[in-house]
Amino acid sequence: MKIQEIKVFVCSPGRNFVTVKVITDEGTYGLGDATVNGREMAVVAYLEEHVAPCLIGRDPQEIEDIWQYLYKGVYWRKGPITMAAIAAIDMALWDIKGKIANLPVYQLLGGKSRKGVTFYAHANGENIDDTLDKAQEHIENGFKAIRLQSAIPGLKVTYGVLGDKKDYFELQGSRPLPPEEEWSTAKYFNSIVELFKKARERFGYDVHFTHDVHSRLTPIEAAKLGKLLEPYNLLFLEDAAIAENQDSYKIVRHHTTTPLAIGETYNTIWDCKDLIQNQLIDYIRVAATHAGGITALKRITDFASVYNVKTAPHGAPDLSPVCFAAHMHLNIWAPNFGIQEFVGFGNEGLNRIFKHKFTVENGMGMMSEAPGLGVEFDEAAAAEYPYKRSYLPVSRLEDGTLWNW
Ligand code: CS2
Ligand code: MG
Repeated sequence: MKIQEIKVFVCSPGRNFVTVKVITDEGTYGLGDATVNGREMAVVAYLEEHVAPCLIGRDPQEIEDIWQYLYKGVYWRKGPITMAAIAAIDMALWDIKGKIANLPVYQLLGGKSRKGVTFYAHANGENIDDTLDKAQEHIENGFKAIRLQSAIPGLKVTYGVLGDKKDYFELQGSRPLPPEEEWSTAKYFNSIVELFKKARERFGYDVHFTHDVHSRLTPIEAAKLGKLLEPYNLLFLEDAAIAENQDSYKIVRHHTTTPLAIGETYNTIWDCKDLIQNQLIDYIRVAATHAGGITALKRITDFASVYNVKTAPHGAPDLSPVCFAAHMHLNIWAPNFGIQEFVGFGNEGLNRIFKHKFTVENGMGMMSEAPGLGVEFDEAAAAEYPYKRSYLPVSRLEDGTLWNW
């Protein structure tokens, strides 16, 4: 069996998605997600110009060697663009292997470790009561875990809360250029503890809550937040501080027992090696698309299990259903799976383009027995939603200083 053709598609049903299709000479094909939000065309160029030509004629069954070839074989290792390209090829090859074996990918990984995949849903509100009303809806729909985010009083735009805008395209207007958001750590501290206090008063302690700080705090501020939130028993605090300097998480860890989660922007095992090995975190949030695919995530998952770190893969709407499928197969297998972020199965356009067979039952994702990843991609429908340039916002302090996003 040989790889005959590699096609790269960019479509935009509300968000841009880069999808890779690896086609074999025997007619089987596999799908991969290579979406890097705001950098889509850079991955397309890397895939088309530098990756695809090297793989034509190769045996698609040699997943490991192809992974090593694309990672070790190049002089410029790592980085989000390279790793997303590797990830998409890797997912497509696992998809092909599953289809050849007529088995879902999770069976190739070692089979099921659980009956379903526990999700956490998002409750993003304009104020605390609005956030809690949204949380209530999720609880009524059977979710056992919810991420709570609320607009910060006194700030014009808060991360994760779109206000009257329906999506990020609308937030950017017709220019499009990066929208700007304001940040004030002092204002954030004035309202954040109240959110969890009221949440526990209203819902008790049976439901799990998480919160995403989106890297806005310094390590010592993150430590303080973790400490203040201890009485409210969070499942985890996400991206409490940036950990480019992985050592800095020692400061957070040594001051609080609130569990810590990080990793959605990480691209390799090296980005989280020290955090995991020094047991500075509790959940690793790497995404298959951004950290080298199923092959790489399996390796990170096994490494994490040695140090009691669980997986909680990134599940934002800018990861395509193909990446979500890759996560589902890893999640149902991983002995140290923690929880999967879940924002719903998208809008009508997305569902026309990507067809999957997952169902949600009581806040859990249930797998189908479809071979491979179990996702179909409708090329004609994708062509109806062409690429639109788009940026994530930037964050500034109230005096204009550029801040972490
Ligand atoms: C967020 C993301 O889901 C999350 O945890 O941090 O929404 C993130 O902002 C986007 O994926 C950025 O591309
Ligand atoms: Mg996040």
